[in-house]
Order: sequence, then C-alpha cells, then structure tokens
Amino acid sequence: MEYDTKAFNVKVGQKVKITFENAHPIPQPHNIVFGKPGMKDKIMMSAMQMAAAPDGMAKGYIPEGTDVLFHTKLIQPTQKEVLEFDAPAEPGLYPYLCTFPGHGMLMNGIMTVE
Ligand SMILES: [Cu+2]
Repeated sequence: MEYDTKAFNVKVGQKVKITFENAHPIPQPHNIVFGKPGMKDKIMMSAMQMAAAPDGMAKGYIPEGTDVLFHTKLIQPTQKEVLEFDAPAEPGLYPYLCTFPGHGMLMNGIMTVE
C-alpha cells in the first residue's frame, strides 16, 4: 500500500496535473491529499479522528482547515481522478498522503516546489 510516485519536483506556480488511479488489488478506497510543509502528521491525525465521526467517510476523511491545499475524493478500485492545481508560490517540501485512516503511514510522498 503505497504510491507509485514517492516524490516529484515542480516549479513555483507551475500547472500540475496528477492522474490518481487506484490500481490496488485489495478493494479499498484511497485518496491523495496535499498539505502545507510540515503538516503531514497533523493532517494524518485529524483524519484518524474523523474515523470515529459518523460523517468521516462522507467527508472523504479530508480534514477541514487550511493545512490541506489540494485533494481528490476517495477513489474506489479501478477508478481514477485527475487532479489539477497551480503549484504553491512558496518554495518548500509539500507532503502528500492518503488520509483513509491508517494509510498515511505508508501512503505518502513529497512534492518539492522550487
Ligand atoms: Cu489509502
């Protein structure tokens, strides 16, 4: 359970297009959530708390607040979503992770904005 791409680089403000496809053999939904630098663990913990909330899954385990910059919805096996955004204007190391509870420990990576 991990992303094919564990790291990639983009230029500040660049248009980024990500095709996120759930090709995992186990029938389980996944997403991809980009956060502000240094916020991976906080986003992961917030998503973990949503697991106990009745509407956690309905919200796609996307924590509210400004730590999350861009995200897909939960993608079911064999499905995909194309996520497009402008890279942040601030250079830095932007973490991405799957916020389905328990996945972020393994399903994560770094987008370097330079
Ligand atoms: Cu996942």
